[in-house]
Order: sequence, then structure tokens, then C-alpha cells
Amino acid sequence: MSSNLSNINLSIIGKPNSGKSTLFNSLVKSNISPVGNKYGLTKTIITDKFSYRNYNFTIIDTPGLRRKSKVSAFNEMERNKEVIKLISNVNIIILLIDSLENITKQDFRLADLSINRHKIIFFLFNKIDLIEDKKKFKLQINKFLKNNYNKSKMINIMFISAKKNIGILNVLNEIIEKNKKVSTKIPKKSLNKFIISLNKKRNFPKIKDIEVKPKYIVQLDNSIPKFKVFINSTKKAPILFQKYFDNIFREYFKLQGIPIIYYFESSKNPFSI
Ligand SMILES: Nc1nc2c(ncn2[C@@H]2O[C@H](COP(=O)(O)OP(=O)(O)OP(=O)(O)O)[C@@H](O)[C@H]2O)c(=O)[nH]1
Ligand SMILES: [Mg+2]
Repeated sequence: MSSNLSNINLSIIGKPNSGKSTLFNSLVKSNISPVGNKYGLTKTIITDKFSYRNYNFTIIDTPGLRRKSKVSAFNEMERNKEVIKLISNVNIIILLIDSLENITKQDFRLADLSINRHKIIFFLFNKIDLIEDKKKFKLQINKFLKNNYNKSKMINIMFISAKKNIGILNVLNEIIEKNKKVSTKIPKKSLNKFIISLNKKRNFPKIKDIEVKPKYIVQLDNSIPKFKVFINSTKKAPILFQKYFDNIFREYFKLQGIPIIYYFESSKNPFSI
């Protein structure tokens, strides 16, 4: 029976003491991975499985990632290789962040590594039970990431308490949704409809008085959202236009939190649709 289930592989990464092993244990409903307030408790990678809805999850608990300044150059290099391997072998990355600590450059670096490898990444803020005004905190975090991380539309932001079991099922449901989305093929008809609706609105950004607009979109790969976008310009698509396009495309197809790759190309015949 279980062979009919789809597989989702996920890795939990993050700083020491953020609660990775607590989350791991809560998901596999056991106490396999040691938990505690001592820094660097988990020494090796621990893997286990559980199933939820129609999915077989494989989950990997990892040793905490220390700040660069705290490890030697050699160890840092070795750890980097390990992290890249961890990221490459799964489809979902859970970056666990202690809500009482700051978001660091390392978090953004890990997100970049994941996005470049077309993985879905969750910024999971743990220990939310220790935050008094949860609503305010969530707004602050969302605003901070929007203003400080240029790929904020490619990440998922959620809040949990691994210890008090708050929000964990929400995360699993969201993982399933996002996993479905990266593997869906958008019908050609819908892509065309999107272009038509854009042309109707006609609020394209003007760059040096020239209106750059998309003419035609082709999805290149079924499993990773990769699109070739033909534009009316013979020049390289301006960054401003690329940003505008990404925003409006994600909004239309509800693709927040998914890595999307676009290739912008000039259309040979700029007057054709
Ligand atoms: N209040 C609160 N404490 C938590 C939560 N999750 C984990 N903790 C506590 O945080 C401490 C560290 O938890 P671990 O699960 O061992 O953290 P880890 O990320 O696996 O740590 P390393 O293996 O050292 O990298 C423990 O004392 C946990 O009980 C939570 O949601 N709320
Ligand atoms: Mg641990």
C-alpha cells in the first residue's frame, strides 16, 4: 500500500539550539534524536520516515550550523560541502530559526543555495510560544524579510512551536501544496490568457520611455518551474522589467514560495503575440 504514496524528502537545517531535533522527534513521533539545551547536541545526520495524508516523508535532522566566525577555515569548507549535499538530496529545506534570535546573513546564504538548486525553502520561526505578541512579531518578520532579502518571494515564512506542537500540521500541509505546485505544468492556454490580461491592463514599467512587454511564454520543464518569456524588445530585459514580471506572474498563478527561473528573450517578431 505504502508504495503508492508519493515521496517528499526534507532536511531540517539551522543554527545550534534552534530546535531541529525537537521538531524532528515531534514529526516522527519518537525520541530518536537527542534534545537539549546544550549547544551542538546533534553530532551526526539522523534520518527517519513518517507518513501524512498521501505522502511518505523522509526527514533528515542535522547538526547545528555554527556562525562562520566560530569554526576554522577547514571545518567551514567541509561543512559547506556537507550542507550543499544535504540541500541537493532533498526537495524541501526547512531552515529553522529561533524566534528569539536574529536572522543572519548565513540564513540568506542557505536560502540562496537552496533556491539556486531549485529547492523549496521554508523559513520556519520556532519557539513562537515564547513570543508574547505573536501577531506583531509575524508582521515584523514578514516586513523584515521583504525589505532585506531580494528573493523574499521565493521563500515560505511560517511560525511554529516544535515543543508545544503549534503550527506543525499547517507546515506539513503547506509543504504538500508547494511540492504539488513545483511539479505542475501550467497549460499553454493559461499562459496565453495571462499575457492577454497583462496587455489589457497595460501598466508595464516604462524604461527610458520604452514600454517593455511580454509577448509569449513557454514552460520549459515540467518538474521545475522554468519559463522562457519572449519580450518585445531586442535588448536584454531590464532588471526593473524582470522584477515587475516576476511579481505579476507569481500573483496570477499563486506561486509564492517557489523557485522560478525565467529566461527572457527578445521575440523575433515583436508585433506578434
Ligand atoms: N520554548 C520552546 N523551546 C523549544 C522549542 N523547540 C525546542 N526548544 C528547546 O530548545 C532547546 C534546543 O532544542 P534541540 O531540539 O536540541 O535543538 P537543535 O537545533 O537540535 O540543537 P543542536 O542539535 O545542538 O543543533 C531544547 O532545550 C528544547 O527543549 C519550542 O518550540 N519552544
Ligand atoms: Mg539537534
